Amino acid sequence: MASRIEVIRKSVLAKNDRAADENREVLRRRGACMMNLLGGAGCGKTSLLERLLPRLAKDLRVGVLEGDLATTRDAERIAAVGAPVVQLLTEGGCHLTAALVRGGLERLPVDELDLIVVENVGNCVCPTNFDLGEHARLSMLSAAEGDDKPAKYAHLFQTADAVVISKMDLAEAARFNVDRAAQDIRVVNPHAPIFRTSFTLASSFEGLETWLRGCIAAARRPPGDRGANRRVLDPLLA
Ligand SMILES: Nc1nc2c(ncn2[C@@H]2O[C@H](COP(=O)(O)OP(=O)(O)O)[C@@H](O)[C@H]2O)c(=O)[nH]1
Ligand SMILES: [Mg+2]
Repeated sequence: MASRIEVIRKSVLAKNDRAADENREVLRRRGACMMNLLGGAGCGKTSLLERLLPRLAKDLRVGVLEGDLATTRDAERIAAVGAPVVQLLTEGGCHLTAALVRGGLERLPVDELDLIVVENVGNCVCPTNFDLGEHARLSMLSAAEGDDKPAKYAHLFQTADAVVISKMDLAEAARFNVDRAAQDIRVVNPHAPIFRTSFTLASSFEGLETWLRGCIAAARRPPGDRGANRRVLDPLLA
């Protein structure tokens, strides 16, 4: 019985991987970069985009796919900052799939975009297993969630190209030890840059913006040369 379940799980993931490869090909042909934004419910994903998108919009065209179980509230927040956005509703599903993202890509003006950000369903576990065809994966944790979470939800951080620790303005009140969290992230992911942000401090988004711009540039380079942006200086450990 157990092996039959394993076979079904593998076949679901294999089907998703094929759809992710198709998404990669769509993005490659159009020269667009896609970033998968993951983190628990309420860690600050949409708030981060509300701060980052206006900065990027100075010279880049960015579209957003908003993943949620229900409601179009996040899509409305993103539309309010002027970015083209499509809401993807999973109707109870705890993660986005590559096929669902493909449907969203077809409704965005991908030919005109430099970057597509996919805000995944708020969940620290399920979305980590599903490749969407993205160029980069950004995993988030907020100071309010507790510094023990990188060890508990290791796969979220292990599979990240970069990590954001948000709500740093709440760190003291929440007794969040950022060094402890960073050390546990380093155990599973020695190289991903770790950015600390707070929506009360505009300059806290600068490092993340630079990293994201590097991802967009890397996505335009030929395949074998795309790892370069992973070697940006780690603002926590430099
Ligand atoms: N204090 C503080 N609150 C934040 C910050 N970022 C987001 N929030 C709040 O956290 C809550 C959830 O934010 P949201 O962006 O909707 O999270 P999402 O569910 O991950 O998209 C909202 O009440 C935000 O106002 C931050 O940097 N500092
Ligand atoms: Mg959100």
